[in-house]
Amino acid sequence: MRTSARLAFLFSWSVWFVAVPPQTRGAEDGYDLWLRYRLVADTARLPEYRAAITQLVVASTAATMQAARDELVTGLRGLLGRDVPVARAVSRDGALVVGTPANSRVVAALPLADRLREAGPEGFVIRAMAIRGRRAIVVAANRDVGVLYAAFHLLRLLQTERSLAGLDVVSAPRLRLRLLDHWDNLDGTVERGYAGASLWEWSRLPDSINPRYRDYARANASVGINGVVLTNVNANALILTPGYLAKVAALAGVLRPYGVRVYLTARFSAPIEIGGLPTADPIDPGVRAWWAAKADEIYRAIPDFGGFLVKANSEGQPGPQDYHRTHADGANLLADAVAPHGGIVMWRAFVYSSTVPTDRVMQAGDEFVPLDGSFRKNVLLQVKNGPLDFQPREPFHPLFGTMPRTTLMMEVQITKEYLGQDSHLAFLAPQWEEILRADTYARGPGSTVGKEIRGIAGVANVGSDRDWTGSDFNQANWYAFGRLAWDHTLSAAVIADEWIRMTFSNDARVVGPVQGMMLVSRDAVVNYMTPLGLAHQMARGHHYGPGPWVTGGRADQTSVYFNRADSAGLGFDRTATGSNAVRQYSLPVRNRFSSRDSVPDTILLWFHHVGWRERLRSGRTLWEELLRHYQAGVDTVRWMQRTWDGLEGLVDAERFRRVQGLLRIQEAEARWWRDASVLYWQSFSHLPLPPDYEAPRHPLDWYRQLRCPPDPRKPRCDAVLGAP
Ligand code: GCW
Repeated sequence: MRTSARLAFLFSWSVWFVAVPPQTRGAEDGYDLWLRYRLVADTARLPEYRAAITQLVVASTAATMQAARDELVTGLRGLLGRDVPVARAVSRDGALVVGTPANSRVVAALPLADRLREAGPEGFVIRAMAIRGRRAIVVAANRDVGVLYAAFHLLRLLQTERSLAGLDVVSAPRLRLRLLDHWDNLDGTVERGYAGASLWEWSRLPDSINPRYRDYARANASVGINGVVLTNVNANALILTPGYLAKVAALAGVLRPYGVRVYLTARFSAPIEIGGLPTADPIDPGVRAWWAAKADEIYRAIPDFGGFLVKANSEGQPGPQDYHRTHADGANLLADAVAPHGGIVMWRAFVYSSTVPTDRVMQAGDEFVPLDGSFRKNVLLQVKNGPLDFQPREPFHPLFGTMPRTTLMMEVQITKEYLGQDSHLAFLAPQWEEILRADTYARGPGSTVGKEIRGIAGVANVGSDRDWTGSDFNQANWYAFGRLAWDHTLSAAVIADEWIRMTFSNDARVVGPVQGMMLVSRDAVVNYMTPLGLAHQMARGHHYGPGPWVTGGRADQTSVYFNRADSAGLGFDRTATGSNAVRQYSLPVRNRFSSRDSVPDTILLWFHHVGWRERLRSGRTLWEELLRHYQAGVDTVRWMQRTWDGLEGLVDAERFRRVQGLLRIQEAEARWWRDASVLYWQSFSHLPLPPDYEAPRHPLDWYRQLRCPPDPRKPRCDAVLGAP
């Protein structure tokens, strides 16, 4: 570049910077998620990227290739600050060649066979190579969807300001099924949703297609999510009627180019409710014929329909046991109906009966282990990460180690039903990492949960809110879920680092502190809500604030059932002297959890009833340890507040203030949790609080009468609690 041209160039950019500071470039309302594509801020990287990518060579116009091309065009325009022309052939240095051997002659001619084999059906290859003497970057895959994933990967490299020199990436998903489960009802409400209404506008479909559907698909594809269950597991049979299937087909049409397949929940009693049959008995020939015909009808409307997700004989849902049949009979009925079309059935293991007097956390194990080996090949048993219900911390579900002849998938909750919902900052990747890495010993040492499963489903936290997830930081959980579903060996730290760079900034003064906040946040919640292995101490029904005193109604939905507080101590004895839930784990896990000497403190009270004055490994008594943990939870939130306050001016003012406000709520509510819990335990332990302990502001009865409404737009509980 001649000097004058260079000056003109610099001038034009500096004017742009001065005229449009980051804060004013559109509202920071969170809509763009991590796909922000703002101009690369690093002044060394930007010219490197501009030289490395000067043209985009795409041969195919198939829908998924078009999606990849559109994303690259938009992304590169934003990141490089200029348009990258699309070409049909490599004509200069800096070509970005995008395609599969089938749709691109350039790609087919390259020596990529080994790498493509490694990439498999959904994976991809990204390589810096020379093509006819010109420098190029090749983005290749075996199928179009792999190219799309690669496009997002390449954009992520730019968004996170990585070097493109010597690029040689081969990436393939470790799990075949990577699904979001929406608990969305047909009336537009979302069960356990804290981000507005359902995204699906059933009354407007199929004629009106909200542009958000496409952005939703982009977000999913960007992290490799390849399926969505559109409807709540507490299912409505109407979704299987022709009118609704036409709407589902319209949605499937938007999601398809992004590699996202549609699945539906099947209500087991649908043959009665919408089929007019007298029974839904799984061995009744009429019922079997009805489901087979229904599957045919669905596949006519949606040829790549994924299959069914079923909650049966659980929390009042109908199921095969209504006819004295087993869960396998029920699952196989539906599996046979979709099998001719290549569909699958995800049968949930979340069952517990109101009449069975055994420990609730054992019921799924007792129910399903005897059925091991009796499910059809296209059935996956969908098991929650822990044996209870998405608590801030649970041990891994024993079914992961004890059903060797059944295909398993794991269900986690991205929506934070039990972790502060829309308002508390809790980054969940550390929780999922902990479970995915837990060793089940199912096939000897190293049989981690991640290796034992074939798929993963996350209960979505997405809704109609402008920011999709109800808060800026909740977006990170959607992102992290997808990344771990793709590769469960990724660390929470790496995922947080990526997300921060893509969402907030690559500035080290931002990345480090925010990553620190995210990585401690889930443990902070555990500490102020349910430390040392306590579980299900949330208020009844809405599960928002503390309610360790909750009793009455179904015993196994109450807090006192789970905490077992008495004058002697605290915790649920699940060893041989108690419910013996430990027997459901393989050896040596069983022994590890049974013994007070080896059970991790983090799940101590899950498995043991411990005396208030008994000493833990730390040398402190249970009482002292409890107090420390509750206080640590509050202190961590305060540290998060200070850390965030230090970022003023480094992140845009809008998001800075929003996060600051939510952290204020979290601090008040962490104190609420601590004080309510400690006072309640004290009514059993009768032990004093140390003189230097931050004393609760109110007596126990005051906390007991607080009500935090279930409405997601709840008048904040902190209004009741008062300012700090
Ligand atoms: O977590 C509990 C929720 C219910 C949910 C159920 C389930 C969809 O409180 O709202 O119902 O689990 O997973 O089936």
